[in-house]
Amino acid sequence: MGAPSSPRETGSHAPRPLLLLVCEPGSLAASVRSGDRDVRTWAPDDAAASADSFGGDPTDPAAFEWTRAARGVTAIFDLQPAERARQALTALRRVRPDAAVLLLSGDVAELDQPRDGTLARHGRLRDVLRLDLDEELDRLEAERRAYCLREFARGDAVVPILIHPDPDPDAMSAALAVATLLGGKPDRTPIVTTEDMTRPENVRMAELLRLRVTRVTKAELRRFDRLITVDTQPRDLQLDGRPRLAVIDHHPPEQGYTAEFADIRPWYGATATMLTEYLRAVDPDAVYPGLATALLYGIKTDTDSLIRAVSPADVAAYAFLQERADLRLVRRFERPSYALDSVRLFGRTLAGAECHGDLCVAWVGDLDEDDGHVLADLADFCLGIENVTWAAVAAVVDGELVVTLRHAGGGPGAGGLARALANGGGSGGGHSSMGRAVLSEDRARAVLHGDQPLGALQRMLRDAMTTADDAASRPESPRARPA
Ligand SMILES: [Mn+2]
Repeated sequence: MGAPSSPRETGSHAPRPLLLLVCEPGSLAASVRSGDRDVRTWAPDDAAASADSFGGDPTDPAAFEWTRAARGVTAIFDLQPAERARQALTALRRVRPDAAVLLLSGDVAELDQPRDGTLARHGRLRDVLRLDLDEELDRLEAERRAYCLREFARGDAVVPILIHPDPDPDAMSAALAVATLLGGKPDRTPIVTTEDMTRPENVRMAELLRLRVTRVTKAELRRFDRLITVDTQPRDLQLDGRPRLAVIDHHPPEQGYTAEFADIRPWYGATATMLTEYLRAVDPDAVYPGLATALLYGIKTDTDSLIRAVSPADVAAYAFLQERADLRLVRRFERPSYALDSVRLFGRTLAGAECHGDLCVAWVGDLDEDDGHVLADLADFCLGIENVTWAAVAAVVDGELVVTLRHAGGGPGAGGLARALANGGGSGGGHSSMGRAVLSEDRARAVLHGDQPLGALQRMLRDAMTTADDAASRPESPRARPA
C-alpha cells in the first residue's frame, strides 16, 4: 500500500501537522477527530486502505518514512502487548525524533519517560476520546519540543542564544525563556546579538529586568560548536554545517542553513508565545514574575497589543502570562523618556517634512548611530498625518544613507519598497507595514550631491515605488531582519 495523501493546506498557513493513530483493528480509531491536525490511521490490511490511512509494520521505521517532510507529527499508539507499543514508538522516533507520542498500552510503567513528550496513559482509545484530545496533544507536543531543545543544548558546555541585531522585547523575552528552560545559568547560555539595542523602551526593559545581552561578532559566533537562534534565522552564519543550530522563530522559513532542531511557526504573532508554550508544558512554575512580564511585553509589542498578526495561541499565552506578570512594570517600560536633544531633533525634522499626495518624506540630516531609533519613531509619527499612506524618514548614519519606511496598506509595501531602494547598491527589507533600507556611502553621495536632500529623496522614492510595483508579481526575495 502506498503513502497517504500529503497534508492539505489551510488558508495561507503551512500544512497542518499530522496525528497518527496506530491502534489494533476494531478500536475506535475511525471515530477520532482533531480540529488542528490531519488524522492518518494505520490500516494493516490493504482492504481498508484509503487516502487517510497508511500501512506497513508499525515496529519498522519504514512504515513512517512518508512522515519525514510533514510539518509536525504526533501519534497515539494503542497496541498490545506493551513491548510492541514500545517498538512502534522507537520506530517512529527513528524517523521523527520530534514526534510527541501518547501511549495507551495497558502495562506502561517501563514506557513512561516523564517530561520528554511521551505520555503513557492507562486505558484504551475509547477512554481518551472523552478527553479534550487537542488540548492534551498540544501540551504533549510542547513538552516534546522542550525536551528536544534541551537534548540539543546538552551537547556542549556553552550554548549561546543568538537574537537579531538591535533586539526587541519579543526576541529578548523569548531568549530569556530559552535560558530559563535550559537551567538559567548565564555563563552556560549567554544571550548574544551582533548589534546593540537602540530603542529607549527596549533599553529600559533590559535594565528593569536586569537582562544581560552581550554583543559579539560573526567570527566569534562561528567559534561555538552549537547555537540557538531565537526570533531570527541565521543567514550567512553556517560554514560546512558549523555551528550546529537550533532555530526557534515566527518569521517565514528562510534558506541557507540546516538546523538540528527547528520550530518555525510564521502564523504565530510572537516567538514569546512559542516559549510560553514550552514552559507551560514542562514547568509552569518556572515562569517567574519577571519572565512573565518580559514575555507578555514581547507578545504585546509584536502584535500591537493583540490586534496585528495575532493567533489564538498568542491570546492564550497572553492570558496565562497576565496572571503572573507585573503590569505596573509594563507601564514603566512603555513610558517614554526621550533625551531633550532627540525631542528638538524631532521638532526640526517634522517642521521640514514634506507631504505630496499619499507620501510624506522627512530628512533628519546627520544622525548618531546610537540615535537610530529616532528614525522609526519619526516614521511612525509621519504615517499618522492626514491622507498619508507612505512615510519615509532618512538620515546619514556613519556615512550611509538610512531610509526608514512605513506603509498603511497591503502588498509588499514598505519591505518591497526598501528592497527596490537597495537594488542600486545597499541592503533593504522588512514587512508590509515597516521597512528599512541602507544605501552605501557611494550611493548616498550620488543621491545627495546637491543641497536639496528632500527633493532628491522624493525622486528616488517615486522611482523605487514604480520598480517595487513591477517586482510585486515576482516571488519575494528572502526577508531582511525585522524592521
Ligand atoms: Mn518577533
